[in-house]
Amino acid sequence: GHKSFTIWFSGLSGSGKSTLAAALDQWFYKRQIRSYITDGDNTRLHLNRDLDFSREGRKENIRRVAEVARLFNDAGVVVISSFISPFEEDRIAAKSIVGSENYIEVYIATPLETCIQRDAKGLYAKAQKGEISDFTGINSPYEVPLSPDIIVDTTDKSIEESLETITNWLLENKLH
Ligand code: GGZ
Repeated sequence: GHKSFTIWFSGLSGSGKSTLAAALDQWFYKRQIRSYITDGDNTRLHLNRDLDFSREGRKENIRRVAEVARLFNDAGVVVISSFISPFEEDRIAAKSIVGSENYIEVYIATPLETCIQRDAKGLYAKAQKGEISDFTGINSPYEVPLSPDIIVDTTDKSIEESLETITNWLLENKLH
């Protein structure tokens, strides 16, 4: 058996968080482990609709989604939390809310140049033209995680390869 836990992805926009979160969700499903993804798409539109991308907005965003992760874990569901979460201070707060023994930090370390080259949503181009303020990596900082459990750079890797880095860690450390 296993205890529920939260897999906390941190990384730039376009680093591959959502893609890997979806792949990991499928992986859990195949193993009959209940999991749920929380990300900007399903929280910033509703629960956190009052929050912006200022320093304070992001801090409160991360605090609330960490509380949500704690509730899901209490209910027996593995949480895959996929937020840029650019500030070390906020990630430390999230770890303390979720409980350090239940918190697994995955740094999606895909460099900014790769994310800008991908620019799947055209957001970097807009930010570079000054059309988006406080955009992470352009005019808002991303603090590299100081003590992640897992590091994945998706630049020259397949989804399967990146996923395996995470699942191998889980099989060795959490799911035995
Ligand atoms: C960063 C922004 C911004 C700004 C809108 N800065 O790639 P996306 O589009 O789909 O995902 C990004 C998402 C980031 O929200 P988070 O809740 O993960 O951020 S944080 O953890 O820092 O609170 C991006 C979009 O929202 N987006 N404006 N200014 N990302």
